[in-house]
Amino acid sequence: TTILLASNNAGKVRELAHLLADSPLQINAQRDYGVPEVEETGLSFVENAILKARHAAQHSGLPALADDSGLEVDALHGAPGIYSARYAGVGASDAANIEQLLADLTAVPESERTARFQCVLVYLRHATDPTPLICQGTWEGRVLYEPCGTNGFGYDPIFFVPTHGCSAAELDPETKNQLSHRGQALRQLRERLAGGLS
Ligand code: ITT
Repeated sequence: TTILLASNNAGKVRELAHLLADSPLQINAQRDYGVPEVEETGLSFVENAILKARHAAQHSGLPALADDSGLEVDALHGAPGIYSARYAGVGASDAANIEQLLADLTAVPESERTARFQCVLVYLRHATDPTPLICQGTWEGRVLYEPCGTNGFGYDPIFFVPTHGCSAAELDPETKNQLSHRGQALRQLRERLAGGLS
């Protein structure tokens, strides 16, 4: 099956492509289909992932997979959450978002810097699919005081992974995929698709 990956985030696309490399799904990038940006007006990861998948399926005529994800920080009552990509403003760079988050947490002690990545994947067989496949993953950690490591993307350099004693950006890509919110959600999706739901 050829599907469209409904994301313009190079980091996500790289991880999802790697997680699907040995699957029968052939993934195409939405930029090759001229899919315009869709406004993420939802109030939840699930709503935004559905919006993106539906939009991509509509424009391409292909089944579509969308990822909506973000970092929830307990000391900020769950922010940036669904606004993670634009925490420092629309179009902000990863570096600017990190800087903003570190500034907001300067006075917060280590024990109160708990956070988690959330990922919701939505797979639509076609634009009006009434039963979308929805899979979710969560990855627990803590926000560091300064960036560490150069792998990954987004908030990885300031996300401390307690089980491995380093930041997510210090993990090699395979290890990150084994542990991450996205890896968990995608493995779930693969099982459900293999179970005949496609
Ligand atoms: P698309 O909508 O085109 O997929 P986006 O970057 O706008 O790209 P989101 O709205 O889902 O996607 O925002 C997710 C943000 O959460 C992303 O930009 C990162 O800053 C952060 N994020 C998600 N997963 C992450 C990960 O594995 N590591 C680090 N940061 C992550």
